[in-house]
Amino acid sequence: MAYFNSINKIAFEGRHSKNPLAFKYYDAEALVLGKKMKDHFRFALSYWHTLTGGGADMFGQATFERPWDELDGLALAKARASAAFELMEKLGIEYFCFHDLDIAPEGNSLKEKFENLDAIVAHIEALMKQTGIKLLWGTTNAFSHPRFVHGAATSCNADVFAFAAAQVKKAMDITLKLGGENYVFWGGREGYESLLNTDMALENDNYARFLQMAVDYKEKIGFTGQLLIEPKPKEPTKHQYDFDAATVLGFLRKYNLQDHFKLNIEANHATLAGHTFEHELQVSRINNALGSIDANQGDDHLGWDTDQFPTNIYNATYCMVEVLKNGGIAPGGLNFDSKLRRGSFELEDLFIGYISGMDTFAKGLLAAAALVEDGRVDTFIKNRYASYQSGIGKSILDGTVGFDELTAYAMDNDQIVNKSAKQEWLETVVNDVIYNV
Ligand code: XUL
Ligand code: CO
Repeated sequence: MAYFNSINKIAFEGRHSKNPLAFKYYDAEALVLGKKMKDHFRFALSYWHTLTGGGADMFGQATFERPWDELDGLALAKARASAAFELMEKLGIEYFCFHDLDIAPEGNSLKEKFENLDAIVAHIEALMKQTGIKLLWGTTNAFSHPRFVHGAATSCNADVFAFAAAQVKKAMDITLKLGGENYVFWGGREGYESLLNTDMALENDNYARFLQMAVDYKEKIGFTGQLLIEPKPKEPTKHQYDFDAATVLGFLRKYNLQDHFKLNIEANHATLAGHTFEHELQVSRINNALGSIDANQGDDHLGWDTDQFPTNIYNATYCMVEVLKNGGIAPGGLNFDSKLRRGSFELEDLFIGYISGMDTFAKGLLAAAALVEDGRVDTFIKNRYASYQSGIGKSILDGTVGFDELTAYAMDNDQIVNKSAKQEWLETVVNDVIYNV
């Protein structure tokens, strides 16, 4: 069954094209720094926003025109899978990501849930074979159903912990079966509302116990993909335990899990944490923990996770600088954890949303490559720290001096001369590069 009959495969038409259903910057096979554009990104479609989201908000029902929504049960799940693969093929997106709940109906028992999953996974596997499209990551929805009202791994109710474990086990099995390259943990309701009813120490320990079980299970089944944690500071709970990259790294180190997890950094989550996207990416990168990326953007005037398709070229540029400096993002990728606005309800808006995101990142990649090649920013940063390349700075780095030696040095060198940080000039360099690619 085809759903997007009036739309052909999206072509690259170049920057002067006015065709809304064409790429202006994203040229999949074009080489940038010796590597195909598509391989820099490893773009992925998010199943939840794209196939199951209907545009409902707390004031109004779903608005999206989705012909497959006339069906229900497994027939609906299969139709959504067909629509997903048609969309990916036409957009030239080679990966997808899903939660267990996105692909199959919940059923009335855990057993039924698993049976539904098995039925639909066989269908998805066939579509993957047919199209060559791959699974970037799988994950579990352990936050929507009312049983997760108090969390999953951090619930006060041990039965919920067990249920969530069963769900993750199944989702990891499916991810392995479908050749998934990563498995993501986003702490859906792993957090709290009030300390008046919360044992934070036990919840933290239990979360770590849960993650250790996932590590053990991964080894048991021979899943060689990457495990990822996706930080987010708030929403749905007021205090999410995985607040930001630095918090998650500290948590992993406390529980000796740091060798088993990398991070999946989402742009809008960085915004909610009061950070820039590039801050979160760089914290991850310099700690050897940049695993994958959820691409989207928030709204400067709203304090929640609006998950918009990314259109901000500066953010995409800084993101791609981090990816380049990371030596690429594989085995992770760039998953569009992005959804259409409620008013963009026509079927073709799905294409337009993805095209805008892919073009934004293509432009960002070109600018990032030009910025690195231009060298003015990197050279400036290097020179800014030149005092550590010789003399007393080198001794500090070599670890050959302590407070006594430094005090003796400072006594003779107490007339400090600093240099300007030149932020405004550096910002014009970035503008210069972006305007010229
Ligand atoms: C929620 C979010 C999730 C994760 C996967 O804000 O980003 O969709 O990416 O569970
Ligand atoms: Co996300």
